[in-house]
Amino acid sequence: MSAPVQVRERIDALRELLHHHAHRYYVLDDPQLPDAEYDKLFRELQELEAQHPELASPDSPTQRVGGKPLDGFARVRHKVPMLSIRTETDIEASGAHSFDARVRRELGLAESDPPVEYVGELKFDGLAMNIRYENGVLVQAATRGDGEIGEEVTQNIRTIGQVPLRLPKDAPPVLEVRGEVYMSRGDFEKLNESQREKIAKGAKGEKTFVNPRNAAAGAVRQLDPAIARQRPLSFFAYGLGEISAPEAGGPTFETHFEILMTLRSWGFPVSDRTQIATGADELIAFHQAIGKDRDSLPFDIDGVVYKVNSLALQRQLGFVSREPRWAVAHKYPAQEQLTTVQAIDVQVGRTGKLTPVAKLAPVFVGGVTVTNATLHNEDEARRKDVRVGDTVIVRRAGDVIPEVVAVVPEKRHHDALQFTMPRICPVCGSDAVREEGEADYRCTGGLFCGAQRKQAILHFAQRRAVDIDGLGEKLVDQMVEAKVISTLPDLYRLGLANVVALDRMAEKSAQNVLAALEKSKQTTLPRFLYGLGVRHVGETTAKELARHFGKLDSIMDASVEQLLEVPDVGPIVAESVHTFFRQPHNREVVEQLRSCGVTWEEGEPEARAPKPLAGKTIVLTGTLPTLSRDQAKDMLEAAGAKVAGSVSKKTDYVVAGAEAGSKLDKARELGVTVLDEDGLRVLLAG
Ligand code: I6G
Repeated sequence: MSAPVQVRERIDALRELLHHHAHRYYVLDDPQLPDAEYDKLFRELQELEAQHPELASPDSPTQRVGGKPLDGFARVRHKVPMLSIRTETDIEASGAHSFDARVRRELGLAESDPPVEYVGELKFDGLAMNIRYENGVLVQAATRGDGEIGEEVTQNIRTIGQVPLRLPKDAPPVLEVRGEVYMSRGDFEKLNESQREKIAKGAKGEKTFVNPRNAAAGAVRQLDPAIARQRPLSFFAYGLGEISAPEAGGPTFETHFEILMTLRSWGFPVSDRTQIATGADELIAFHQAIGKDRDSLPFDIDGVVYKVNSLALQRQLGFVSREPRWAVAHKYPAQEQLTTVQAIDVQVGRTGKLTPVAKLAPVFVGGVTVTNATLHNEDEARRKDVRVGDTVIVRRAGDVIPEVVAVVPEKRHHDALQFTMPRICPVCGSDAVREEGEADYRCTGGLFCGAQRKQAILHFAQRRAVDIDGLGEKLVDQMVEAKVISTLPDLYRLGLANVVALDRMAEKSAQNVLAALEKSKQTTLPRFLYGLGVRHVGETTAKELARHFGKLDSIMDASVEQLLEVPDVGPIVAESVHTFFRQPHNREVVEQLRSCGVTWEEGEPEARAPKPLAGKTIVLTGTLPTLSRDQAKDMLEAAGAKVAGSVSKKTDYVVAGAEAGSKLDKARELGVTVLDEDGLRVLLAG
């Protein structure tokens, strides 16, 4: 029984609507319909087609989802051979000049003749495809193959949202569109991320892809369209194969540009970077402009293509050994190259992070000679399984640091050893540890390690630590570079002569630095502890530790269990403090600092120490005559008080100095006791 007219009409209307919105979404990147609405219409069409199989049609939007897995690909003889394009080996601007000179010579043009008009296009790093339409319906898609015979991959090409399944009424009865199937960088990253997740969950036979081209090639040649559908592909059109002759209803074109614009009007994506360029100079400008933007494009390109625009001139130029004489690909420096791994070094950063780095046989890639490529961390190095002696693919795109994309397994020596991260810092010999939940190994010899020297000194000198006024990054850089200091205690061994000898250092400034160093010797235990830069020990933890143990030696000798008794200290912090003070080098530095005169008052362990201000909330405002805000805060907290930022009914005292503002007004308004610095000292004395 044939379907009622209303059903036919509804199916037609739905197909029309879905085609229109898919074009807006995939090709124009300008959707007009919310996804949920599109899905609703799509499901309605699927249901109607399921109820009326006699109305099935290969150009229905529902047919993008593909069919059954294939046993293999059928061979397709191209009606018009798929040529390859000649590549200009010169990656410099002169490549465009030599192409233009060749074209002019072959056309017999004199120097005085006007410049030739070209079209500049992008050369996508993807796979050439021929897509055939008969009577406006997609009937076949085939790879280039050897140019004569390709493989039929229609099911997989149907899954590409940007490829129209049907064409508008003005399209010719027979049309073959040629272009490049590719995977965008964003889709490639997402695909690899999901592949990694599958591998992590133990999925068998899954792998990550080396680059977008490789992923696109895998998807196009995927026998199971359901899998192909999960590998999002894109398409750009750049030319024609067979097309109906004008007498059989085909169009007449005079230029290549006209062809591209017509393809666009029929619903095919044509790159909006395509442009007309007149003469060699404009080709060079095009090559340079695209080259500049290459890394920010959402897809990989390996060059640009120049084509003579006039089809009459193209015919005149003809072909030589299956390459059109009217077109050339002008490449950019390759972003991937093969090379070998000569060693795997482990570098230590200024914060103590260990990074494995592959030392490579020098290779020219992405426009520079590369000899190092980061392997990021232990997991990455394992995942890629890079070994000394391996042949690897190295990638360098733009200013991004070069990386090893993959190993070529066939070229591995049978005795190549798996890489393991060292458990000892290669710079200073301290333990290197990887904390739970972290990707990186870190050196625990922060105070001693040569790689962390500058960072350690700067951290120690900062205002919130021992506060060495005027000892900033530039000065520390200079002192370390000039080898005036190498470890922290060296700071306190500096004499005027050492400091004055530094670049642009007047005697007065040198004296100021020495005075600041002298002043910093008198500090507090929490500041000193914080200044040591123990990982995970911030100011608050340092205060807690100092309060709990009272003495530095007790902290240095504490077991993990004892450390865990400190409020707010969890296993990660306890382990970190314990490991830090287990490093003989770190202890040595602490001893040297003490013997250089760095001191602080030590107290009793918390249980016995009196806390005269426990439970009191105090607000500081204005400038006190002798104590800085930080000093006053430290003293109050050590006495058990909570130092708050604003005044409320719960505030017990407000300590006010010069130029106290609204907080003092508020205290008066609420009747809160106001103290000056002397009053504060009385309070602290209990
Ligand atoms: O391989 C190709 C990539 C890009 C091409 C090509 C192209 O135009 C943008 N154009 C032609 C004519 C051919 N191959 C043969």
